[in-house]
Amino acid sequence: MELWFTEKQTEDLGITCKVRKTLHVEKSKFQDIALIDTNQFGRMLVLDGTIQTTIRDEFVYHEMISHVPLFTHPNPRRVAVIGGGDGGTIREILKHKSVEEAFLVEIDEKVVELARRFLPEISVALDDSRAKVCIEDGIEFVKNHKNEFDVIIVDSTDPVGPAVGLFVKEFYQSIHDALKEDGIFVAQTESPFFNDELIKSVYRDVQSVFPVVKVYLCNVPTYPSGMWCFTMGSKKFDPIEVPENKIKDLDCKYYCKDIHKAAFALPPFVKKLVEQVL
Ligand code: AG3
Repeated sequence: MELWFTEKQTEDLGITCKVRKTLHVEKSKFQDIALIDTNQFGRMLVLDGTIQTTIRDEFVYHEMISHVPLFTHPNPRRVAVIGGGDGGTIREILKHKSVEEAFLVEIDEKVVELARRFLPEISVALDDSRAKVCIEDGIEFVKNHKNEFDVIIVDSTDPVGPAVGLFVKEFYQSIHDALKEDGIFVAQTESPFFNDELIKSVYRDVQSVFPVVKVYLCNVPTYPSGMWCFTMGSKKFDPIEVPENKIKDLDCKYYCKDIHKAAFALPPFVKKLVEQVL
């Protein structure tokens, strides 16, 4: 018998993968969690029916959410990830030798536990002595830290359910205050094809808090439309001005110095989203 998994990406569109094996399904305090092994993408983590990461394409998102801000900052030492319980972002952050501490602030301990069990390639670095795993609400964590971090990365789920509060101005203000005077923040901000209103409102809110705001793109086959964006807010450093020789080879599969630059080149329909809010 063939078994197929579908994520309903919009009311009218889905992505469907043939299932090799259902590894684990449970309902945590916060969400429905599933680990599925698929022929096309390997093992995947699914939260509330939405694909978060897969063995085959996770490198794109995790490299891009991490290395763009970490190479924009000249000396990132203290970094925090809000969400990202699978550990992929922490793994990329710890490739930077300057990083002394990387905090993973995940609200759902089950996600961390299951990633350790079923996605060891992604969660590997959670046992590094520089990784600090905090099972805590990211909104509270950020409120309780002032002037402490060089980089904060928001590696959240879609803006529904538990993640809604991670896409609002008050949160960006607390992030601003938790960062040092030259700190940088990046959030995953969904698909320009399907989430244009969200991208506009995040851009407007981040712009009201940070002097430098930039949007950049990457391609993730398992995310809605495949075109994915990130929004960066920075107190001082401009990601476009990073000298090429500062970008070291970290043996990445997607990120490199040409991509660092190219990711900020926006097709007119995306540029329009952020220009109109200026
Ligand atoms: N967080 C962003 C996933 C968004 C995917 N949305 C969807 N499939 N509808 C990824 C977490 C990886 N660390």
